[in-house]
Amino acid sequence: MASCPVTSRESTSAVPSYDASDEQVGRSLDRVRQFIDPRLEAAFRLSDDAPARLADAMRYATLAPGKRLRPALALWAAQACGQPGSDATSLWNAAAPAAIAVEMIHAYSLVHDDLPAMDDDDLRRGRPTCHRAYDEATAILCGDALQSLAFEVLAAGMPASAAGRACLTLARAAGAEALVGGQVDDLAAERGWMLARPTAAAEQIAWMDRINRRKTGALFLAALELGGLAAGADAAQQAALAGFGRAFGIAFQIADDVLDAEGTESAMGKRVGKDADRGKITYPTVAGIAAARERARSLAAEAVAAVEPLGKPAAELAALACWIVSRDH
Ligand code: GRG
Repeated sequence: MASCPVTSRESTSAVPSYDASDEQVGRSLDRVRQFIDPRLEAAFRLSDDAPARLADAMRYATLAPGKRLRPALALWAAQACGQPGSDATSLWNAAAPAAIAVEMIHAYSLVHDDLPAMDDDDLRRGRPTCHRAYDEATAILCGDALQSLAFEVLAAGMPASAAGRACLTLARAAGAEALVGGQVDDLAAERGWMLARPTAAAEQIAWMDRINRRKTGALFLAALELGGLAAGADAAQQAALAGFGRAFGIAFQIADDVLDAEGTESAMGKRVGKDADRGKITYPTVAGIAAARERARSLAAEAVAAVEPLGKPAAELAALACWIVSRDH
């Protein structure tokens, strides 16, 4: 069994053994997809008042073959925080509305990010981007409707006692202080909106970390917190998930930037090499590929350590943290 490649230290982990190989993590993510995709489909059964073109675009963008990392985090967080006697199936069912809602927010952000006014991309998840397959107006409205539907699914699907907190968590993660704010700051550097672009390497790294924590990390963190909430996690369990999520988010983005620099379009299912073309500040462009890989691995090890107190039910989370920094797609 391949163990986590991020650390060479002798494991004293309470997450006894986990396999972070492509095959094993691939199988685990397949199980998530098989569970969540039919539920996502069902969430798109809208009445005739939702125009067919809009509903089609929403399905097209969301059900496209993505990795479903955010649903996986929600379901695996719930699984890692189950109360004694609770079985995995009921924990996944409890966390399903959270898993669906975060994937809808993610899909909306990708649709809007691909628009000509933002990244101007033609390829996403191996297919034409939403505005290429439909048109720009439909893609904008598709993103808007996905965002509303995410909150509807969460409010209707979580138990009444947890729905308010769940919507607050997701709203904060998707809003001006997180996803959207991170996106604005990311654009600021290349669009000349900044009063002073950071120049020293340490300042540039702090600037990137702050963007990545909001643009990428906040939604991962929300997925984990919502999964924990669905399972009735206590404060210590939520703290373990948050520690995992903070490190995971930055590790994921650095690994994604390395793949942008080194990956291939066919493996990634999207355009690569964009960051260098635009003179963008990323960890690899500031610190170099080797240092970027090293930082990603050390953050993944930090994520694994954070969920050690949750024991064996957190094995999938630990394996995913290791896998995201060694993947090629
Ligand atoms: C437009 C509000 C708004 C935000 C956009 C998500 C985002 C912010 C931009 C997309 C481009 C990008 C580099 C985002 C960072 C997060 C990221 C790498 C998203 C891709 O996530 P994966 O790899 O995608 O989980 P799949 O397709 O597998 O779900």
